[in-house]
Amino acid sequence: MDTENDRMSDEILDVAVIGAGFGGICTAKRLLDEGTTNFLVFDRATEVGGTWQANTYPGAQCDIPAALYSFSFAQKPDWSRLYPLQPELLSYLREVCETFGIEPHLRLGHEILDMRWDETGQHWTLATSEGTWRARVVVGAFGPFSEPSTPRFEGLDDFEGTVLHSARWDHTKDWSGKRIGVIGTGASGVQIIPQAVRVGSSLTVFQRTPTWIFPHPDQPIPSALQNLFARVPATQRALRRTVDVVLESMVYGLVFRPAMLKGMEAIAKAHLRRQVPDPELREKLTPDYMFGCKRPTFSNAYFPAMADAKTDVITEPIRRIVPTGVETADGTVHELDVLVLATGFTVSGHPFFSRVHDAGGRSLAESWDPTPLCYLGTAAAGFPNLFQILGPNAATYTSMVVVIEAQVDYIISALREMKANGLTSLEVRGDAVERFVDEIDTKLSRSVWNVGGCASYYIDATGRNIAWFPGFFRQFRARTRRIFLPDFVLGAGSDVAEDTS
Ligand code: N01
Repeated sequence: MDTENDRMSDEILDVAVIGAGFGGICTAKRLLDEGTTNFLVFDRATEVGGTWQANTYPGAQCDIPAALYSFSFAQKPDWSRLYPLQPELLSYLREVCETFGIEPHLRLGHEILDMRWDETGQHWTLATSEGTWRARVVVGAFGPFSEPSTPRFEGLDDFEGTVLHSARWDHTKDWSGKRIGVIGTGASGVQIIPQAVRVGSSLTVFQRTPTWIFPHPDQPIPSALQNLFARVPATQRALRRTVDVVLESMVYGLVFRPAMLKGMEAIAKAHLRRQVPDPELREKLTPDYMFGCKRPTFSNAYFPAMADAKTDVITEPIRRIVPTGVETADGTVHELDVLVLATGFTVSGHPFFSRVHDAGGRSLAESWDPTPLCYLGTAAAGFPNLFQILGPNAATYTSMVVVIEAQVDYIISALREMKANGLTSLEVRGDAVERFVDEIDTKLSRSVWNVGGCASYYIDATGRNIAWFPGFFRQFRARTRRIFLPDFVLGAGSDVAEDTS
């Protein structure tokens, strides 16, 4: 039978976008603005939303204010809270797809299995779970937090109860009235733990490293303010701008001025003192690394949950999982019915990197072994016409959505140059990547992330910080406003190589 996929495989897409979260949706909207319609957005999930369709664990909430954690082109005046919960963010993203006509371009339930650059044809061939496509340009918007990490605990498969990963929550499994264990106290664990203590008969938290936690400023947004935003959109834009400037200036100062971090630590410690009367428990919950080294978070409910009479906080290392629970190094077996893994994501070894191959068959993972050398969090040498969103070292101290918009503008500028100059490919030069990486590595070497005395997913096995761009967002923005062609090898058909210096 002649399926859509067979027909499509004869054509070459202008752009294939991988991922239907914030990054993919933003790319689709901007492509449509440009009049580009020959593109598809693939996602292995069966609905849009990326992070916000995958992370549905009880209590999932954004910890960046909605005014900033939403698209500049789709400001929503009626956010119910300053910091929206997951269902509201997911329905926002669905609405954006509907409003901007993105839905016909979506190919959900299509997992990218393999991707190869065809040098002769100057296109990518994408093998998906539902058929094969070709595309001139690929935008990888699969997100740094899309591959859940499950530590290889001995005996995990033999556990007789229910195992739930924070990023793959199974809502058909009931956890109420059960003896719940939670492994992990990062941003996900901090949100799950108050929910677990509310519904469980008991809660055992396995904490390897405590997290610095601030009071949460979340509030419902009063309807009067929602009405004002709806009637005078400039007020919402002003709020967005203010939040951005305050957030960024504050964080930037902290990251590079460790003395200021003591002030933040004092605020977090006061919050802990107010909420946890027991000094022994307080001691367990106090980090021994600098504030900011790992990702801090906000919560008003976490410390009370940890201090609840139903909760045991275990700092003894986990030895193995046994059929009835978790055995710690001291030989104690903590009996459980439900084991929650709030153990985060595979960031530096994301499996997608193994599925992308250059013209010679070398994978991006091999090319980036032992460390990802990425230009502006977007491009990799040897991989033409492939642009990543939120690739290595793209994070700045603002909302990820703001960074995504900057990177999408950059990609759009690259597409315009290709069109205007008849280019079939753009490939970042190895020396441009090296210059960029040297510059950021030097700056990052004195940041709290590198010298703050903690282990985190920001730092890879070689000791490089692979998460952050060491500058203000406005500096990142200035560099991504428009593609700088001299940093690229221009593909066949180019008549501009001499004009761009
Ligand atoms: O994952 P994490 P996450 N034995 O990697 C522990 C975003 N996010 O899902 O710190 C025992 O931060 C690990 O311990 P340690 C946000 O960007 C945002 O919580 O490595 N414990 C840690 O406690 C965030 O940074 C929001 O010692 C083990 C935890 O598991 C990113 O997603 C909400 C272990 C993992 O923490 C990831 O956050 C949620 C082991 N073998 C997430 N392995 C909001 O916007 C791991 N751990 C609110």
